[in-house]
Amino acid sequence: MFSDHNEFKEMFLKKLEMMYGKTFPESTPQDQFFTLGHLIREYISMNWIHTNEQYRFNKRKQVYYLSIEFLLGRLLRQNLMNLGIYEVVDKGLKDLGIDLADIEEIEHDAGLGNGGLGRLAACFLDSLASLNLPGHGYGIRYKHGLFEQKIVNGFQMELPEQWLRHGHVWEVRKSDLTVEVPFWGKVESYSEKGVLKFRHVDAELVSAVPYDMPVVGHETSTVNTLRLWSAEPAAYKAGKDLMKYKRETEAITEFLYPDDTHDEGKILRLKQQYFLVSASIRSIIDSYIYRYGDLKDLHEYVSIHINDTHPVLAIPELMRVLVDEYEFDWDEAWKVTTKTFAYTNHTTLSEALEKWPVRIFQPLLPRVFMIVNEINERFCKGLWEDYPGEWKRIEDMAIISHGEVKMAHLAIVGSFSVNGVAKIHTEILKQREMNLFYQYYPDKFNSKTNGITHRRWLLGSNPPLSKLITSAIGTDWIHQPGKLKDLETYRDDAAFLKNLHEVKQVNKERLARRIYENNGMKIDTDSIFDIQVKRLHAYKRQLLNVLHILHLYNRCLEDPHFDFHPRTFIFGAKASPGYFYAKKIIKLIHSVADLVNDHPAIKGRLKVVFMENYRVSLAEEIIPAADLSQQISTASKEASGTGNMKFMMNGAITLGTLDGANIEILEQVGEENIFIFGLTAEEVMNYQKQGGYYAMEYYHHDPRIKKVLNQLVDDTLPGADDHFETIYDSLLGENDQFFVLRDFDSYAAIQEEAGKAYTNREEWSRMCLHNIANSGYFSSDRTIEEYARNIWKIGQGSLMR
Ligand code: B1H
Repeated sequence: MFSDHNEFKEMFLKKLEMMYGKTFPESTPQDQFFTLGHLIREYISMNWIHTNEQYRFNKRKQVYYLSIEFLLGRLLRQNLMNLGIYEVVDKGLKDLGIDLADIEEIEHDAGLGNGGLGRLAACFLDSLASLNLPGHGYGIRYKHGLFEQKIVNGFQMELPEQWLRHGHVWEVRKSDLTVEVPFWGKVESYSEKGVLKFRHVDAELVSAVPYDMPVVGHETSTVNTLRLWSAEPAAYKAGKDLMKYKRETEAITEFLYPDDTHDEGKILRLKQQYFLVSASIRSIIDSYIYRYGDLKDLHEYVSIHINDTHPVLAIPELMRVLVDEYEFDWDEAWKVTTKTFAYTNHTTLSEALEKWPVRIFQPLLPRVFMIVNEINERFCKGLWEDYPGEWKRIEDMAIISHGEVKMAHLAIVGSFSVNGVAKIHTEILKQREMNLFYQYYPDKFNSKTNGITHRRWLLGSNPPLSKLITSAIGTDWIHQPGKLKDLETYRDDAAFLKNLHEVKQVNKERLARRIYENNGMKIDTDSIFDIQVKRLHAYKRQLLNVLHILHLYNRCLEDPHFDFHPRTFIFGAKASPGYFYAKKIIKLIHSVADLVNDHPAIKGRLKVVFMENYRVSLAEEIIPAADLSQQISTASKEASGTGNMKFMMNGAITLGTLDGANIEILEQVGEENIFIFGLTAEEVMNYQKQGGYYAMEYYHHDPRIKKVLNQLVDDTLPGADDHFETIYDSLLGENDQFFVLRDFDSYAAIQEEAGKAYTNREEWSRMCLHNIANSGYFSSDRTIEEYARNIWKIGQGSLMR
């Protein structure tokens, strides 16, 4: 399309005039962003067409990744870099007096996810395309992504997110591929050639309109597809309230549910789920039939991956299509279905496990319910044969029991593969949460430790560090992140370690400028940037962090000689709007900030910053600037975590518990290069078996704890009123479910150790180096290669299987 920056410039100017009917001097940055976006999309389209043709004619096995969330963030930089035209475009725009970085800021994050689960899906898409694997996403085009967070007087307020206000430049509406999704109505039986058959009648139809986005691989011609469905009214049926029908239809894809690791249980959510899977299965089958004509070998050429249980209805939906529409008998259909689906579990928290009451499920999806029922009956019959007389076991494993459909059970029974997202998480699934299923299907279970795309989270978001790495070990690491290990040869190179420190300073200064812009606070960039950014949740224990800050404040006041390296504690976290407790913690962080930040006795050595509206694009600025990465969940609760990997890759040292992927970070870097504290998962689970530990004892015996807890409810904290009584109560009245007080002492000790370690600059930089050098394992390329080889059985460039 364009081979140098002059050609680019020419095309850019022409495109701008054609799109907006304006000359360049009249154009706004917004016009320029959209012009560039359209130009790049056109640039992509040849390869997109070519990839699709190749898939169609070469009969390569295809993978479809079904997810209710894709947390993509911005795409301009990623696309430019993956296409290898970032520099050309940058130079061309510079000639026109435009700073590409300013144009990038115009793009709204595509925030179609809550946190780790949705971001994982986005990283996977990038790795699939970059590894030339035929893997595509199916999701929902929410009109409003995750809410925008505003902090008013220390309280979180939520505003509707508006990413589509000016249109989304990367998408293509494909209204000719619209499909219809049926809800409500009833099931009718009839007989065809002597066979009893069923059909869903009197249903209310909703149109699912696909919007396709190209997923560009890094320096390859592969362009896969992310298809997001939008709900629109289908044909109008006489006798209905038209406005009501329109409203109800459009409501399906209006909002992303703002719950992370929490199941909402609302009927609209079930509608979203079926809407996604029904449209996606239809689309997958249509394209399959086009290629092969008949469905009996579907599983040989297609794997469908379900990202947690949210898309699990794809299993009965495929059964429905095979049995009702393609004349499969049940057993044949079941064989094909269970060889097609693979399932990833992302959490063992019981509040996140989806269960749908039959009374909601059955009327909304009458035919799908019949099929789930049939799956359940056959499954239970099999159990009865294998475990005769073991009523309790069968009841515990049933897909439908006590009037509820257990979505995880359906997922396990209907898939050929079940995986956890980190080693410890998979072990907990196997030995505890899903032990009965593990006993029954030991071969289905496997572990796939999560990963992150190093292209976005290092190459894209941390140019100074990327340049330094490349200057030391060349560019191989970009295609083979395992090569980052070569950095180890610099472990004793004082000049390199100094450069590493300087790169970190550059990133800290950039973040300090952003904090000044957003919060009006001046930050000491020689202080330790100690960062905890993630969703707000009791199990993630932002509370432990903030109580410890309060304790440091107390120490400063008690002991004027208390000496420590200055610290900036940075938080970013959204609380689910209905999560009362989490919102109190946000308020508490702000109150502690107000107490500490300008206190004369602190002398500026402690600062607490809460960065509003944490999201992908903000993470890209925060993470490169971190010295310490706080990953302090109660052991056994965080399935994996992926923020932990991003920090490590950017040279922050993890301060964390033996939970999720922290354990594997420890394995990679060795115990000298990480700060580990707290109870182990084993210890936590043993306490839980005995009904917990005795929190009150810790309050009475540890004066530091007593003091900070009392400060929650006396008049120490500015603006406290009685806001923090709930928190006080959760620790003492409700016996501290998340072991905050139990881990306090060991947390305070490791924090002190980390603070001291920082003062040895060269040794600290060496720790950073080890972290970066060993982070290649956490590239999602490694994760996706494992999925491809062990689950989907697809190979690079391999034809067919
Ligand atoms: C994770 C969720 C999740 N686990 C329900 N489960 C949701 C569950 O809207 N809902 O109903 C939304 C999200 N998210 C996270 O997945 C884990 O907590 C992380 O530890 C893990 O790293 C991440 C990716 O595997």
